[in-house]
Amino acid sequence: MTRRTLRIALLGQGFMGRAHSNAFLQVEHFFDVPFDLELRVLCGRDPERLARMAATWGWQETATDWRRVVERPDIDLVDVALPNALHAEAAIAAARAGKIVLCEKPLALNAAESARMAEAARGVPTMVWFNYRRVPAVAFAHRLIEQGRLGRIYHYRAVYLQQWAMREDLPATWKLTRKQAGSGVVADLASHLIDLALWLNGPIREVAAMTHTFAVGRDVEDAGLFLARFENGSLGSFEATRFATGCRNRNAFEIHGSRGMLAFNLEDMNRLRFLDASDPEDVQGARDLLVTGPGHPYAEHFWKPGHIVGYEHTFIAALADFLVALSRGERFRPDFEDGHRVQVVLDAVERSAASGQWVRIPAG
Ligand code: SOE
Repeated sequence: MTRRTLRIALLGQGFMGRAHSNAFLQVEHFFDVPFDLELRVLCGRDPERLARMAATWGWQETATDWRRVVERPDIDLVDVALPNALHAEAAIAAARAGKIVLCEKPLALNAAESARMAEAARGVPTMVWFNYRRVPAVAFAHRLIEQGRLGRIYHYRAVYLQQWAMREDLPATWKLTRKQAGSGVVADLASHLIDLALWLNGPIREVAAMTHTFAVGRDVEDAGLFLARFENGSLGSFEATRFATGCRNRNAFEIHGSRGMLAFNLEDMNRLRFLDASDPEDVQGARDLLVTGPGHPYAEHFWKPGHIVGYEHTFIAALADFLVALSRGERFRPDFEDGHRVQVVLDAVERSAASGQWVRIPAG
């Protein structure tokens, strides 16, 4: 049977551009991918760096005008890894040109924008790169929850802690500029926490938030904390900060239910701690599971049991799941609708922080 070729245009030459390039290159090494992928065009603003990056990651061509690229008839899939402020315009243009559209998180600057994006992309397959859903240990946590191993959920606690913005003299790159990023740590890191929470624990009903900027004169918030009530009756607490001395990329959650407890920390990403409350009390304690197989999510695709995976595998697995869903004509999650639901919660967090009031989340 002849396989369809997907000709890819990647918009973006930063950190995520590299992570996505690696996924496009590696996915067929680990998964039985139903398409041939052609890395056709890499698009960005800096021609010199672009040429080097294209040579490193195997892109056939480079371009500096994304508007032309998304219209090109020899492109099937457009991947948007530009600063947040450009997501909507680029993704909507690509969707209107009939392309398959992938987009970095957060999907947009705000929920009004993400609603327009989801609407424009209704007729085309989409994906948002919330890659942490595809950490094998996180996918396994999802499986255990679905199996009822935690019972009724009481508490959902999540933190995303970084420290890179503590230097006050940092240049105002796009992530530190409200107009370009939408918000600071809330858009960048709380978006990951919310996506995981919605996936693992269901819809959020209301939030009460506070945000704070430690760096004098900085345009975006450095820290954002909020409480949440979930539709399932559980209580959530969330903390995202770029001022967490000692933490470079700690994305962690703990979930307590009537039948058990789960704890995950990206800094030790191959492990999931699981306590089964039905164990006899005298031997009850969290099991430190090494989620690398046998029988764990993605285990048969990566290395042998006990041989750990890394950050890059989360992008590879997300892309693989997307391509399989695409070949079967099935809906992939998280798609633009899911990205929009995250954005609705982000908006509520911002409104609550500004007003000092609880804010209800409109039902999706
Ligand atoms: C920010 O430092 C960042 O690169 C985020 O933008 C990513 O989404 C996160 O996964 C790692 O940290």
